[in-house]
Amino acid sequence: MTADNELNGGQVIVDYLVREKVPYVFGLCGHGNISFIDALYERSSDIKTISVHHESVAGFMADVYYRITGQPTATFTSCGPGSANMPICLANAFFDSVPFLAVTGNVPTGQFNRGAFQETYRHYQADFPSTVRAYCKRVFQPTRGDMVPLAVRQAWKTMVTGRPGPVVLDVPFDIFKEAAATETPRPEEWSANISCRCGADPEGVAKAVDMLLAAKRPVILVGQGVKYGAAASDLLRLAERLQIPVACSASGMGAMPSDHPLALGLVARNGHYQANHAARQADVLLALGVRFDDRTSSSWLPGYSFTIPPTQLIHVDIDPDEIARNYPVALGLMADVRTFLRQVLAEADRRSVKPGALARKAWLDDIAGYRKAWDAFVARGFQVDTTPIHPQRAAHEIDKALPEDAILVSDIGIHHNWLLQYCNPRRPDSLVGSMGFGPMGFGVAGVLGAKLAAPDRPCVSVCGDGAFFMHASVLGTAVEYNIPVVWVVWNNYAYASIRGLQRGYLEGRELATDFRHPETGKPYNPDFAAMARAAGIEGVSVDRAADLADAVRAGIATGRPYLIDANIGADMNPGGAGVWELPGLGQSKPAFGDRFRAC
Ligand SMILES: Cc1ncc(C[n+]2csc(CCOP(=O)(O)OP(=O)(O)O)c2C)c(N)n1
Ligand SMILES: [Mg+2]
Repeated sequence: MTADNELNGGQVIVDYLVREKVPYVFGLCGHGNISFIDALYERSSDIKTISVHHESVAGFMADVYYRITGQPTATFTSCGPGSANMPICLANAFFDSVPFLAVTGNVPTGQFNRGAFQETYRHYQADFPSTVRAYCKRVFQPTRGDMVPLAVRQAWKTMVTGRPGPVVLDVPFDIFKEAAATETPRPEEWSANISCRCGADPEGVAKAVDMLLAAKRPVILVGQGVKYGAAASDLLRLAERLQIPVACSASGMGAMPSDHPLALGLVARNGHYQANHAARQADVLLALGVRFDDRTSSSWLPGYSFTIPPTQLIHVDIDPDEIARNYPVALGLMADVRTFLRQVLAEADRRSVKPGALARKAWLDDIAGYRKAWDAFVARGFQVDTTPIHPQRAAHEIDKALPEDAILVSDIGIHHNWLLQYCNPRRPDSLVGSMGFGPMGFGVAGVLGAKLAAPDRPCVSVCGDGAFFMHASVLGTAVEYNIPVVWVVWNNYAYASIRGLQRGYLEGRELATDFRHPETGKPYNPDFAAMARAAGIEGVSVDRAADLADAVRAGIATGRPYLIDANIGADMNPGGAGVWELPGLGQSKPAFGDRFRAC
């Protein structure tokens, strides 16, 4: 127990969160964290507690809240199984470089090593940290009350500096109640005034500008470092100034408005032809905050997404571990991308570079030709009027219905690939998805965090039927906290992305990838619209493409949680200009265009 003027461990953590201006904590109770919840109770007017029905939902909400606001929040979970539901959302945040503080309860210090209820004890005492070590930036485990102030401030600083990521603060039961400090650490001393906006080495900047000015076929490739580094407007200035077309990885979509003449779209196995074909022919590729994963890079097979070398790669990233991970670099620069972009713009000023002086016309004309060819190739899919709805048409209708300020949070699956191809995000946060860990449920739950982050903007989740069924508890959370989001359940009666792989790589040997009724053999799913209604949410079913956009508009207009069960075809994959290899099973073929071979 604490002396009168002393704060206990739980109070210090909550007070610190309040000082860091955290508006929400998301979590689920258990005996291991009731004292933390008690500390939240005392501060309910300063910080709002959202209680969810599955711990991963809390993590996905915290994750997307950050992606929209740039403000990290926190989660709370109990000891044992409660926190054992966290690795999936911690990993998701970690591999997409998104910070949140996970406060996990543990057994009392006096019971360490005794195998008390819910202790992880077979290899080491109170060993929850081992279970998440690979999935977060750092774990802190204070074992005395007076260790809490140091742990909480260090945890926060670790989380937000350098390459951001989630951090776990694992707190034994008694430490929440033990005397900790008379005062909480002050963010202005420990985290708020630290800048990691480091610039690149000035010689490297000059060399980058030399290379870009000399290039005949330059391309800029942007990833999520540009989005979450708030570098979008500097990117636009540089692209326009040097007349360089901009392609993006899936995580970078929206960093450049899709309707900008210099925007090429997506480079990926399922990327747009003009983006892949320009990127793989580039003589100089400036990669900003992007990590060249297999889906972006067509499994690193040369000539589909990239041809490095001979393309000369300039790779800029805050994390030097990502530079030269997968491709050799002509120039690798460790820097914050926004600072780097400003350095390049200043260098262009210094050299008085005029856009008109750059001989880019031939290159930009070539690219216009690629774009035209791609547009003609995909044109038919916008018209198809079948039931079930053609997926290309579905993505297009959803995109059409969204106002410019809408936030679309996608789940993981074939629907995400269709959305990446046929949505036209105009802001850096218009289309949110998970590209690192890719856990089903990210979009089903994350949309709730988006709406809390941006209450005045329409927030829509497009999610697979598989993922929605897995995380249907979100319906209750939306009702309990009146969070007016729209779910479009992309109902194709299957784990369709995986069934597509069985069809593409395994000669159609299908097992365990679709949902069927045992008696009729017909496709089976629960009636998701009726499920929503049972939870107290309006739910509608849509079979025709022509009705989908109206349904999305109507859902947004209700200003209440809303679910659309959309019957969408599963028998096709979005064709792209790249490929994907599943080692041992083979490679897919590009749906459009050929492999580029550098002379
Ligand atoms: C939690 C989790 N389990 C399994 C997977 C593997 N997986 C990736 S996509 C997918 C199918 C998803 O099905 P659905 O939600 O219906 O989306 P669809 O592909 O049909 O659009 C699966 C099982 C995963 N990414 N996450
Ligand atoms: Mg599905």
